[in-house]
Amino acid sequence: MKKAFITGITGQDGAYLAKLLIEKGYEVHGGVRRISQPILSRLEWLGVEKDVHLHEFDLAEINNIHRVVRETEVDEFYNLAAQSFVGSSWNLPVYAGDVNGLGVVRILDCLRTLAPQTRFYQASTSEMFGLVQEVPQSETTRLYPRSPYGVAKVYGHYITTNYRESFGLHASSGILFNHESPLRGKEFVTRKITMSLAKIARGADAPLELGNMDARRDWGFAGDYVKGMWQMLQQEAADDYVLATGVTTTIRDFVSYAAQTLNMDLEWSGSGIDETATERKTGKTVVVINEKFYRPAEVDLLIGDSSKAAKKLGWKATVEVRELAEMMAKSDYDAIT
Ligand code: NAP
Ligand code: F7E
Repeated sequence: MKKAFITGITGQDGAYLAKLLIEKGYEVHGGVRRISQPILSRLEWLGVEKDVHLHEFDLAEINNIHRVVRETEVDEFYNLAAQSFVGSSWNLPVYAGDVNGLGVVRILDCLRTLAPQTRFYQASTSEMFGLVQEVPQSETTRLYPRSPYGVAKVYGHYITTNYRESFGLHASSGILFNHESPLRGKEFVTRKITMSLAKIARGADAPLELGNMDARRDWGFAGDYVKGMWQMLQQEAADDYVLATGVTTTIRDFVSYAAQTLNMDLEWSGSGIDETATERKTGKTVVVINEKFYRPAEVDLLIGDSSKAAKKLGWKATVEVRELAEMMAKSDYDAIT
């Protein structure tokens, strides 16, 4: 039986990856931060909370990384833990650098000294492309991060390559474009949209407040992307791969797709800070803009080229953005009684 360790197992991707690896017959270990009330709700939602071995873990602390690497002796180590909300990274720039950047080298150095045969996956991100230098973005596109989150992830990405090249570790990075699900954190824009619209469809009055409606993202389904992570670690040689759908969509269009699922017909008017969406049947204002959700520096356009992953891994996104919006909106609507 193969063994794997997942940092960030309580997060969206960690929970989907844990389920996938359990289905594949792995013994799954995961790192959980000590907080006053551990939140295992995603693992519970997927019905796997009793099938995983949980260990106290924080990326900021080298000693506990040593401990889990020594004690678990895993075949595969997936580093999914991060301060993952880009918006907060301007308020927590040093913490983002420590956890998302230095946290990676803490793990890599423990693996180098204690478990050099263990295969390693690093959660790199399309946020590293930031102010994009090429359209679409691939593994060879020049990086230009636009947030403390993105800058820290660039360090994590390059130190993974460096440990592969310096010490021969089987260390791969997945450069993943945005991927969502009904388990997405509530502050990310897709889930914020589907939760708010579901509440409005159930009778709530408060409109959905958003920031930059013109930003474009390449959104896929998290379930597809964790399969790609696993596939990367099954290759004979470690490498870096982009995972993306190849389709880009504005925030505005994602709102419209989610609204259609909930039988809401939106009329858009105004622009910039004055833009609104009104529901035609009820006349209710459903979307307004609040400047507080604008970012100090924006990533305007992301669209990924995952042809390398398609060719070498046989990986392909199976859920297109309208289906994704429908899946998330239905799940949030059904959760409200
Ligand atoms: P998520 O839902 O926010 O999960 C993040 C996980 O990291 C949580 O389990 C969290 O624990 C844990 N964590 C945070 N700080 C930690 C620390 N100091 N020590 C140990 N654990 C810590 O994020 P996700 O969407 O699953 O993303 C997984 C990874 O992929 C992240 O590294 C993210 O940056 C990266 N990524 C995500 C996307 C995407 O679109 N989802 C795209 C590209 C890359 P708590 O539960 O205790 O908060
Ligand atoms: O923002 C715009 C916002 O917070 C998407 C993380 O998983 O994917 C994620 O990062 C866009 C931005 O995700 C609101 O300005 C407008 O342009 O959902 P998000 P993100 O920043 O793309 C990458 C790949 C990761 O690696 C990250 O870990 O939506 N936007 N209005 C808004 N965003 C939010 N959150 N809230 C708004 O009200």
